[in-house]
Order: sequence, then structure tokens, then C-alpha cells
Amino acid sequence: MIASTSHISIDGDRLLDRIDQLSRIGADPRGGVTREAWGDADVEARDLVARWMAAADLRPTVDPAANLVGRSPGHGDRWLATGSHLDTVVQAGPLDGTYGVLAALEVASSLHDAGHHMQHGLLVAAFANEEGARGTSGMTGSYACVGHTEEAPPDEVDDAGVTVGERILAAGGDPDRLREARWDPDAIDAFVELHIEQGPVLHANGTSIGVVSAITGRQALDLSITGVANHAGTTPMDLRHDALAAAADVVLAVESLPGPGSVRVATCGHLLVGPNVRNVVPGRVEMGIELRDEDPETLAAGTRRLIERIDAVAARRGVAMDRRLGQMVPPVTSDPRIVDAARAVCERTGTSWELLPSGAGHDAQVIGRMLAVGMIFVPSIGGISHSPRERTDAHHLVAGAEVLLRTLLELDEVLSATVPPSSVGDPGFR
Ligand code: HGY
Ligand code: MN
Ligand code: MN
Repeated sequence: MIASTSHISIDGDRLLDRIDQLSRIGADPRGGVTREAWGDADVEARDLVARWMAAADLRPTVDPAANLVGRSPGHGDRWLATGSHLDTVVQAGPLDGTYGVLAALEVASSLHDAGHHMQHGLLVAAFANEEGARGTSGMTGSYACVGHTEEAPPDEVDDAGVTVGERILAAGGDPDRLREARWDPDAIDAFVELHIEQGPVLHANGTSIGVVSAITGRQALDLSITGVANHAGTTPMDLRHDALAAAADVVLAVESLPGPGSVRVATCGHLLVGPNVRNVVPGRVEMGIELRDEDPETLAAGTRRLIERIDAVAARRGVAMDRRLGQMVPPVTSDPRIVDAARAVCERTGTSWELLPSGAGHDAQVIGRMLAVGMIFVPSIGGISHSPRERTDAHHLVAGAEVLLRTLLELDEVLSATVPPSSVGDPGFR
């Protein structure tokens, strides 16, 4: 059965050309690509990808969470899903998310061009707001697909004072019908996401493909610090309640949190200072903090420890700290059948591979709350991502898309053989 699909191949030049085209939508004059979710560039990118979906014989739809989803026509009632996200962080590289969507599209195109009908239908998703635009929680689209809209709620207000619900509405979704974006878990047998590694391991080891064993968990923590804004020339140092100086202590507490027995990494990457004027003692700071670890207990313990340190800073500096636990994206383990399928494909095609965990968060881990998930990585040159300097060698990008194609073909066989025929249904797009 595998031999009968050996003539199917992705079009590497088309894939690379499309990556290039997308990198120009939201090109940032400061460098890199800024395509924050639901902004003009994001909408333009999604419109273009929707047209490419239609050309690949995928029926594109925008669901109530403003996810762009394409489905192959004329298949049975069981589905294999793949995809990633088109939104980016500020001054991103060209590949984070976009690569997985365009490679998924390439899989659909190559199956279509070869006239090959899998036993499963193919579902290609470009999830909305994976990154958390303008200080929001992120993973909005994938959380809606698993019915956990409370994890990325529409009433959340972004840095521009606009609610996520208003953003969704403007992007063609319907925040009042978010529940209807939920996929039918009985209809979709697996979700596989192809992504750049965003870390240094594959590049350093000279390995072409990473088969992901598990995806890290992430706990967000928001902090509002209220001190006393005052004149920078007249207020003696010992009488200040400087919110930014307190924030600096918190940043250092965050930085010193990871270590043996504690969380793997901790970051404060978001800071708004008020009034943000040179000659005023800062009176107010908003901070966005996150902790990551593969073990949920370690994550919870690290969060408790950080809160103790934050409270100590508040007491010492005489400022008020309003701290709110934000989104918790739990770690997820890859489905062994997907790991085996990707491994088998690499072995068969003579592609070097290794098993590794993902330190970055992905839509796959949210989808993993409901469905069997797995991920395939390609090397990031120098391990750089969330940066305009994010790059992957062209031959690795093409190889990754080929491995995605063959892994899905393998799963089409394996999962058709093992999933009982009673598990049929609609993939959940109404
Ligand atoms: O932050 C992350 O890990 C993901 O890229 N959103
Ligand atoms: Mn990212
Ligand atoms: Mn990503």
C-alpha cells in the first residue's frame, strides 16, 4: 500500500515561493514580519491562503473563532488534521507557524495533483491568534476547536483596549458562537503539526527531522504594580514607591527562578510603564510573565514560589501588586502511533531524525487535550526564532513537508486499520 503512494511528492519550489510571498505580508520596516492576529496583515495572509486552499481542492471556511479551515471534498467521515498558525509575534521570522500551514497546504495540493484519495479526509487548519496578539492569552483558535473557550475568553481586553471578541468579529468570526467551532473528537483520528524547532538541538546535531515526544506546559502570570507617581527631581530616594524599580526586582526574581528542581525557563517579556515619562517616578507597571516546564507539578510549584517572591518585593518596596494567574497550557505527550509513523517514514526515506521535546508552545498541545496529536520539527539555524533572524535551510523545509505528507499517508493506513468503524461523524464545521 505504501509503494502505491511513492509517486506522490510535494512541490518544493512552490512551497518555498509561498513562504517567500507570505513573508512579504506584514513585512516590518524595523525588520522581520509583524502579522499580529486579526490585524490587516493577518487578514490579508489568511485571504491569500484561503485562495490557495481552494486551488488545492480544499473547501476553505472561517469558523466562529476566525480559524481558517480547509477540508478536502468527497471523502468518508473520518479525518486527519494538520496545520499551524499564520499570525506572528512582533518582528517575527518568516517560518514560525506559517511553515506548518503552507506545508499542510502542499500536502493537500500534492494529493490533489496526484489524484490520490486517502481513506481519511484531509483537514488543514490555520489557527487564530496562536501567539497572543497585543498581550492576549493566545491559542484562541485552537482552544475553540477543543471547546475550551474559557481558556482564551472573548471578553479578554488587549493592550489597545479592544476585546478579543471584537477582534474575532472583525476578522470574520462570531464570538457569540465560539462553542460551534468545536471539532468532533470522534471524527478526527489525529492532528499532526509541522513546525520549525525554534531551538538549537537539530541544527547543532546535524539532524534533518525532529520527532516530538512531548510539548512543554506554560503558565502565564499577569501583574499590575501600583506605586506612587511623583516628581523625579523633588522626591527623595528613600520616600519613593517606584513601580518600575519594583518591577525590576520582579524581573530578576523571575530570571532566578529556574534551576535544578524548579521550572525549566521563566520569562518576563511584556512590560508597560506608566506614565512612561523621563522626569516622573513611575507609578504603575503592567507585566506579563510566563513559566514553562514539561511537568505540571513543577510548573505549579514554581508558580507558587514566584508568587511568594513577588509578595516579598511588594512588601519591601511599599507598592501594591495585583497578581492574576493567566492562561495555563498544560504539557502534552505525543501519541505513540504518530511518533511511530513519523519515525518509520524517516527510516524508510533515509532521513536523519531524532526524538526531542518541544520547548515552545503549539496549537498541537491544545488540540492534544481532545485528539491524538504529534509534531514534526525541522532545524532552526542557530536555534533562533521569534526574531527576524529566524531561518531554516531550504532543503530542510522541503524535507519536512515530505515527511509530513508521508506521515499522514502512513497514518491514513494505520488508523484506518485500527480505529473502529463506529467512530464516524462530522469533523465539526457547521
Ligand atoms: O510562545 C510560544 O511558545 C509559541 O510560539 N506561541
Ligand atoms: Mn511563536
Ligand atoms: Mn508557532
